[in-house]
Amino acid sequence: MPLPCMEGSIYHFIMNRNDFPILSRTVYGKPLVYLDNAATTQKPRCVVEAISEEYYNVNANVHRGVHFLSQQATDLHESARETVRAFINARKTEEIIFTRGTTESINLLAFSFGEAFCHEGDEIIVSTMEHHSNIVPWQMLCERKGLKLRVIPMKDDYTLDLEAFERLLSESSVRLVCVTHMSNVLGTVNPIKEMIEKAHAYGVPVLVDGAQSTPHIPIDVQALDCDFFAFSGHKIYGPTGIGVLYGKAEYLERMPPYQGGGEMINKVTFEHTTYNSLPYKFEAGTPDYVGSHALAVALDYISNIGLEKIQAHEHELGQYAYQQLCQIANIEIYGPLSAVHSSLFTLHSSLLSPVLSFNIRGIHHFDLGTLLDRLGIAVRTGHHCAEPLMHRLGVEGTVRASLSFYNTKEEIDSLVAAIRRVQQMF
Ligand code: C6P
Repeated sequence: MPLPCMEGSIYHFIMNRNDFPILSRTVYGKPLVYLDNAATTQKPRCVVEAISEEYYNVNANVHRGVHFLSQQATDLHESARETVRAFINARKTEEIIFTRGTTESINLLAFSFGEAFCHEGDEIIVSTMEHHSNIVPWQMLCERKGLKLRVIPMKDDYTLDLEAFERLLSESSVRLVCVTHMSNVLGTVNPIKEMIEKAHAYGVPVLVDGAQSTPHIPIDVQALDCDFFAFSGHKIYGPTGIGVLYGKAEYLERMPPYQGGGEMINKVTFEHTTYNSLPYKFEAGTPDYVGSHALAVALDYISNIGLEKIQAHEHELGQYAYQQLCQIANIEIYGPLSAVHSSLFTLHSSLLSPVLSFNIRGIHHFDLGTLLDRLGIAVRTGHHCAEPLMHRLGVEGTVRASLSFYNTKEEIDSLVAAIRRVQQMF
């Protein structure tokens, strides 16, 4: 499928780049080239200003006070919940639980879903390309309740083996499928709609880890029909310390709370406690109400630009980056794009990714990352919290360049020139 027309988009995004003051700074006297967006994105001025404005003028604890400030802070917090609901098209605001991030969302689910629905001998399915956040909480549940973890294998083209997935579903007593929408290492976008349909055919619900996809792909949880969806604010231009767990009310209603404390209760006596309604049952203690408001500002910012436009621009950048990296001698790129014949460049858009992982033969990924840093280029190196995937790839780690809509072709040229310079040093 040819790429969508990009006329005029570069100008549009250069205008947006000015919203991110950090992008104009230098490091080691060199202009910063920030290509570590999968780890965390930079924040637009409106998000930073929303945080200081709330602390300067509104700050008060939410849901507790009858006074003006508390009500104003509560209104901002609850309207943020509505913004999140609309952003992912959930049916009801009660289905939006604020957490500290994807990691906490998945830990909450592993505990509460595990308590409500899992029994000894049951199985949980994850995939080879999961982040540790979508492996370890399930392993902990398996240890706690005597469950078994099963793994969808990955094929040599860096996509999941869907036939093996179907066999896993049919063979055993699977309670939940937990799969990432977009790999943080390979950039593979998994066919989650198809996977959800397959799992539902066996009566199995699905958690989608949306940490990497949400900043790049429009999400509609009703159209996907996923049962749970987790993402982090800081990866989508919002602040750190705030994230979301979406869950279908029919499941959330039947799950016990994850933590006890203020706000999650209905009545407390020393003999017995009853719990609050959704979503508060899962939000013990003072929530990050400044973070939720700032997240809503970030989501509005993204929606005003338009995720479709962002996606088209990032596809173009991703394709350009891939083409340029391919010209480098001794490079090995790990991702679905490298598994297809790419000389024609009339690629299906699902293969174009803002995440590019690679190694240069003869240079350790850590050395390459460190020297790129000295040249002003920020990339991530290592196992990217996906050690089982590294084992599957047969490497200890990779260098990862991850793009955002505010990156430019010139920055990709700088990356490529810097890699060539490092090669000359070795
Ligand atoms: N990946 C990366 O550099 P938190 O830390 O809770 O916001 O997100 C965890 C997480 C879960 N799933 C996926 C697919 C992720 O990529 C991440 C975070 C970052 O790749 C930091 S390790």
